Amino acid sequence: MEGMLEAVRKAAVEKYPRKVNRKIQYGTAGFRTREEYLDHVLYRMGILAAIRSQTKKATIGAMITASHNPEEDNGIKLIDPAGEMLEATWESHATFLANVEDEDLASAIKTIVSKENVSMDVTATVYVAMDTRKSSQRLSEALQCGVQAAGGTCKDYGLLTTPQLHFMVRCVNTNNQYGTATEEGYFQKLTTAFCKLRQQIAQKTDNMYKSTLTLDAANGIGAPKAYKLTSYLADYLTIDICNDGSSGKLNYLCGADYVKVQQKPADGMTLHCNARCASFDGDADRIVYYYADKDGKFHLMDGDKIATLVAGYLQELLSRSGLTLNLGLVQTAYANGSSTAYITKNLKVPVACAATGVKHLHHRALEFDLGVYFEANGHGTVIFSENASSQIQSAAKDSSLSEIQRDAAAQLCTVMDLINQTVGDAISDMLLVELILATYGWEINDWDSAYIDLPNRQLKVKVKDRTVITTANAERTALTPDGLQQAVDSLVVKYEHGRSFVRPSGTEDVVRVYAEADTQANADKLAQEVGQAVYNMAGGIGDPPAP
Ligand code: NG1
Ligand code: ZN
Repeated sequence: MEGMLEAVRKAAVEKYPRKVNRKIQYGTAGFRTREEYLDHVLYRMGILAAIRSQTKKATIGAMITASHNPEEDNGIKLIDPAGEMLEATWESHATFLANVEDEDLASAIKTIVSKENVSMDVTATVYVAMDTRKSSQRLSEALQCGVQAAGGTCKDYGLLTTPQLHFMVRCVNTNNQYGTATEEGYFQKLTTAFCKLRQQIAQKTDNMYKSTLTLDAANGIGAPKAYKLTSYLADYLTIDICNDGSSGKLNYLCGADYVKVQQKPADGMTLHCNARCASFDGDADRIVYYYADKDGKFHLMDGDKIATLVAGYLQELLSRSGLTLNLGLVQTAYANGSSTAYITKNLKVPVACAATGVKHLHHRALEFDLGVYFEANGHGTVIFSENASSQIQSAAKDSSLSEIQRDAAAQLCTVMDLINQTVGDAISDMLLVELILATYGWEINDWDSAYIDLPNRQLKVKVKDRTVITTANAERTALTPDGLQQAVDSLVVKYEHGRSFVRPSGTEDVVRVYAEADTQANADKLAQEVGQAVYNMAGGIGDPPAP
C-alpha cells in the first residue's frame, strides 16, 4: 500500500498536478467541464476506478466524453460492473478525490480504502474508451496513468460510444454471457437479432415502411460507428449518414440535444415529406427522430414518442405470449402530459415518474419485470428482470403453449438481444424503432399520430444560489423557498391543460422551468410567469426571464 501511495503521489506531482483551485463535482453525468481543467481529475479517476475494481472484484469502465456539450468540454463517467452508472456513495468519493490538494492525495486514498474495505490484493482492471474530442486521447493517457500508478491494468478500447463501453463492461463481468466484450461482439449481438426479426416480418402489400433513414451523427463518435453498423444490416436498413465529422464541428448546430431544445432539424439535414430523420448526440447514447409533413411542418419524435412506441410493441408481444409479466414505463416530469395520458389510458401500461437523470429512471425501471424508461431528450432503454428473462426463454421452448404464444415468446427473446439493457444506446434504440415501424408497416406520421404533444416551453432562470430550491414528488413539487409552489399552483390553474414545475439543474448553474398548456402562446406565457416567480422568490440575478 505504501509503495502504491508513493507511486501515486510522485506521478501526481510530476505529471498531473492540480494547477487551479476550482471545485468540481461528480454530477448526474460524471465530471464535465472545459477540457483544460481535467488532467488531474482524469488521473485521479484512474486511481478511483482501480480502487472501485478492487472493491467489487470486477472490471470497471471509464468513459471519456462530454456527451452533447461543445467540443471544448470533456468529462468522465465511471461504469459499475453490471454496466450501470457508478453507485451514488462512490460519486461522493469521486468528488472528494478530485478536489483534494496534491499533498493530501495519499491520505484521501487511504480514507476511501479504509471506508470501503478495499481488497488491496486483488488486481484492478479498468476498461477505457473515449469519444472523438481532440482532448480525449490526452485525457485517456492521464486516466490510464492513474490506473497504473494504483497498480491496476487497463484495456484501452480507443474510440467507442458510451453505450458500447457499458456493454463491454457487462460482458466481461458476466463471463461473456451477456455478449462478447469486443466491438465485433457488440455489433454481432444487436444486428443478428435485428436481421432475424426483420426477416420474420411478413411483407404485406400495404406495408408503408421504407427501409431508408437519414442520420445526423452530431459530428461525433456515432458517425464511424454508424458506418460500421451499416455493413451488418444487409438490405434491412439503409442509413444515409450526415454530420459525420468529416467537416463540421462536434454538436455544433446538430445532434439530438440541439434538435430537441431548438425544435428544428440539425444543419445539413434535408427533410423530405414523411421521410425519417434521426439525430444522435455526441457520444451516441441519445436519439430523437423527426420529419417534415406534406406542408413542410417539422415534427419531433422525442424520447416520449419512442417510449410509447416501444411500450406498445412489448405489451402486444407479451399479451400474445400469454406471459403474465408486469410491464411498466418510467418517465420524468419533463415527459409531455399527452404522452403520459396516452400510455395510461390507451396502452393501459402503468407509468412511474422518477427524478431527472437516467440512473434514477434505471433504478425505478428495475421494479418492473419489463421496465421501459426514457427521458424526453431521447435517452432510454428497456430492462428485463432475471425472472422475466428466464420466463420468456422457457416459454419460447414450451411445447405445451400454442404456436402463437411460443412465437411471441421467441420474438421477445430476440428483442432482448437487440436491446442494450445496460444504458440508453442510440444505435440499439434506432434498430428497435426501425424494427417496430417495419413490423407495423408504418410511416413515421403513423407513429406520430398516436397522440399530439401539448405545447410546452422550457426556460432557464439564473439565481444567486440554485440550492435554495428543493423539491419532492419526483421534482414536481417545490418545497423551498416558502410560497414558491403555491405561486406556481396559482398560475397553473389559469390555463387549460396547464402544468408547470421548477427544479435546480444538475448540470448547469440555473433553475429550469417547464410549462405546458393548451396553446403555444399559453405555454410560453405560463413559463414566463413561473420564471418570474422563481426570479422574485429564489434570488434571481441578471435579466428577468423574457416573455
Ligand atoms: P439537468 O441539467 O439536471 O436538467 C440534463 C437533462 C437531463 C439529463 C442530464 C444529463 C433536461 C431537462 N435535463 O439535466 O435529462 O440528460 O442533463 O445529461 O433535458
Ligand atoms: Zn450523451
